[in-house]
Amino acid sequence: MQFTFVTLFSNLVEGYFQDSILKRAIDKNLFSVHYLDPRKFSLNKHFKVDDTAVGGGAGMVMNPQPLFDALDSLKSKNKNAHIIFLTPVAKQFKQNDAKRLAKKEHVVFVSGRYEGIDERVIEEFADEVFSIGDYVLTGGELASLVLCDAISRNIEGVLGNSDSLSIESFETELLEAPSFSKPKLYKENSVPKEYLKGNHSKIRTLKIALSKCKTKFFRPEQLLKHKITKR
Ligand code: 6GU
Repeated sequence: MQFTFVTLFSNLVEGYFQDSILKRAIDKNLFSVHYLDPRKFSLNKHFKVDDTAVGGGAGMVMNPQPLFDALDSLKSKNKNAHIIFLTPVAKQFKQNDAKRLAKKEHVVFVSGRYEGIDERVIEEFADEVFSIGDYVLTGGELASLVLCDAISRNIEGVLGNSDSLSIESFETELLEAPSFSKPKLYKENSVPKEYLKGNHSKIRTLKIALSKCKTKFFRPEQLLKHKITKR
């Protein structure tokens, strides 16, 4: 599996893969990460990549030319590249998308900066467009990292313990039950007594009840969805 970040600011992205689980996965060749800077394709003598918006409006918009040439070059070398644009004007990325995209051969994330990307680039190249939530970021880089992290932990072998995937929040519509570490008693607060007794069937029943409580409190709409789909 291959990921390519098309960004003017690869520095913002690189650090995330330099430690912890994703670094280990790259070292094990479970996936690789590449960068493509549209500025390198700019035909402007100063390598300019943005301009004021045609028709008015605040801020600078990324020009079509550098991105067209960057993405044409990428597609000519990678026939199976699946190109995703990150923009707040899109549907929200979900766990289902993460699982589906983990099966692709090559996923490309195109991040805009400034006020956005010339719409003609999106029309020409986007296989999919995603937002990560209802707020505005200064650029798509963080959003592309969010997608890449969520996708890559669904690639076989990336997480040590494969069953840690199946009981997680959003895999069942319910939020995951609270977790506790040692010690069993900390600052006079004990972990739930049932967790201590080691009866796994009772622990499971309690965890499901706690999951439902948490979901009802934090995400009541998810609990309704769970009640409908569990039949
Ligand atoms: Cl993908 N990009 C930007 N700039 N802002 C966002 C976003 C993406 N998703 C939510 N807000």
